[in-house]
Amino acid sequence: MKAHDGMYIGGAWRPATGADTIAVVNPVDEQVIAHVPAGTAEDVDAAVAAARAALPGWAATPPAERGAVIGALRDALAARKDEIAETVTAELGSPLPFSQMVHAAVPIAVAGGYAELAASYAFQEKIGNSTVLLEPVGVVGAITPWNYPLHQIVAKVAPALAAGCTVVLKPAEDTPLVAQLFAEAAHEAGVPAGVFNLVTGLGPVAGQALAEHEGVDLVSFTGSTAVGKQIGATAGAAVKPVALELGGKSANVILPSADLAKAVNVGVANVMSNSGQTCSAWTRMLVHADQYDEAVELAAAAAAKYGERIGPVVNAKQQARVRGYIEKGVAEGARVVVGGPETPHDQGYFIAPTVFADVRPEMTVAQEEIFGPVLSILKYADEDEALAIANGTVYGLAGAVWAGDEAEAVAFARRMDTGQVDINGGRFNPQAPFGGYKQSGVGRELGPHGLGEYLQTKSLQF
Ligand code: TXE
Repeated sequence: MKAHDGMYIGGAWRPATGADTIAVVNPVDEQVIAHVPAGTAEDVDAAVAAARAALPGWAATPPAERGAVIGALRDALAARKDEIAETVTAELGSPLPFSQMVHAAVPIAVAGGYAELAASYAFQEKIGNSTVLLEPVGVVGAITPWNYPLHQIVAKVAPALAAGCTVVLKPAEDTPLVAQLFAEAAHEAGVPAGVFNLVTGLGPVAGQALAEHEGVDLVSFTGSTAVGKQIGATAGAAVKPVALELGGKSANVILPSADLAKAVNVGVANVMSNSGQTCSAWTRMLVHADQYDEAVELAAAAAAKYGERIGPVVNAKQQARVRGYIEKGVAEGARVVVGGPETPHDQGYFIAPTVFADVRPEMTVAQEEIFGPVLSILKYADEDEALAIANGTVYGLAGAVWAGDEAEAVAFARRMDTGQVDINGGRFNPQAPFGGYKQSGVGRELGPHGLGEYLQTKSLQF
């Protein structure tokens, strides 16, 4: 596949300072499809310098004009939607229809939303005798993962640009090609030189250099909780704001009054989608004891249908990690109803869709993020126990509640310690705030709340 051999810095592709490269591998057939440069601390320095130089001009650009540039970026992405889908399929391994419907379409919609929001957002408000100014926080260091590779880039870059910030992006090493496409689109759209910069590279090298850089005013990170804690500690020591979108272990709570078959089928689809590599996935299904056996049967039938339809996980390390969790589930006494640790194909990083029954809340598979197509079904005796199980992990990113009537589901959702709850299935809303309670993160992405993360507040008293 086509790849740039440099970094996009200050409005142009510049040669990388180091000679090292990163091989991009197709997870379906394990073939190397491209190489990109492995950025160094020097590349990060150059990108941060370009972003700092561009900051005063971009911050002073009227919000409606910034919105128009983001609109042009949306159009440039839309013009490349097929190339985006094919690229994500090649480097992440997701089936092409899913890449088209989700990996390409969602970020285009999110960029379109921020084009409008930049123009309409209230960057100034009156409180009594004060005028409150909401000003850009400055240079943003964005560090993104591979699971929704373009969405996670757009969910940071679009609101940062709308706010008047400039950005240096360090995308995941597994999926750098779609990040390069994004840089091409930004260039084509007329994003001014230095307002958006791209440095590809390894997490502990380029990522860490960006997270620790003095010239960066805010780090926005999506990835593992372990790295997130490290980035949070670095930011804390430097007294800088940070936005962290980390792991999850979300509960899908099916109350006895719910439409059981629908709740189970949608719940299974939610976990299997993107091969289970979704931080908000409902990986724990909570079912009343009286309906448990029926739910397990329904889930097994639904999951078995996914066998040939889901793609692999992203790389060999993730495949080994997910298999390790499945083996641990078996060792701790959970019952495999479908799937298991054996890999379904000789080639590619595939994992069989797996459903565990007889899972107890304290088991590893019910506590830790697996990030693969693995569902755990747990039993509860009453609502209080369901709530204790739902809230009984270190995470709090998302979840779902199903009930015969909406009010009953909402009453339960209010008691959940989590940042987002889908009521009777819900519908994705790209404007709704997304982010975690507890160790799932700090801050919110998407919509006006996402834009607010990139602003700081100044009040003028009259
Ligand atoms: O994440 P990393 P990995 C979870 C999921 C997965 C696990 C490991 O459970 O199984 O994390 O995935 C950059 N300083 N999620 O190893 O390492 C890295 O280059 C600065 C959930 O891929 O956190 C990449 O760009 N940056 C999650 C990004 O961090 C560093 C999405 C994420 O990689 C760095 C991904 C460092 N020291 C994984 N080390 C979600 N919330 O959706 C790495 N990076």
